[in-house]
Amino acid sequence: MERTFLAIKPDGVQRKLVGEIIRRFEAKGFTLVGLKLMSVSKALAEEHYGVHKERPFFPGLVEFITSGPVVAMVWEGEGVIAAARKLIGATNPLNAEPGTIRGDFGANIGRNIIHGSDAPETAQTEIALWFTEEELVSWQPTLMSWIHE
Ligand code: D4T
Repeated sequence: MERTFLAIKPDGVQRKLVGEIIRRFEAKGFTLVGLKLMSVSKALAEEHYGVHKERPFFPGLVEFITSGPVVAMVWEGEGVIAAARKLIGATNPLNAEPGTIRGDFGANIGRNIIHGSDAPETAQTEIALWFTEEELVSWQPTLMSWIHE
């Protein structure tokens, strides 16, 4: 079973979209295995967005991610990494399809509501960066036979 890391950014939390976003992943059939509301340190933000450290938007991005609470999550399911990116939508909400989280709720690339791991390697790295093993719960939803054949 695949796992991915998702984080509702400070704009998503401030705009009271936490319930709506979790509902979408639950309704799709994915399983929540890790969840915490947290203040993000500058060090964690800089490490998480390390690939962007030379980009002009990096300082603003780190400032934004550390500006308020973030909801960090790990979701599990077959194909969840790519499927979550589809549910989230394009990086720039103005280009994101209606029906996606960013397409429905976002209007600016610097306020794009949610992060999702973009590949199996990044998912593994990000889960280990944001969660300890003890914070993750392996469980089998009883309705699984109605979601998977
Ligand atoms: P994240 O990582 O937040 O899920 O976004 P994406 O995976 O969809 O997009 P990304 O890594 O290219 O960008 C990371 C983060 O930086 C912000 N950003 C990006 C920005 O503020 N200005 C920009 O020009 C770009 C490209 C938005 C997401």
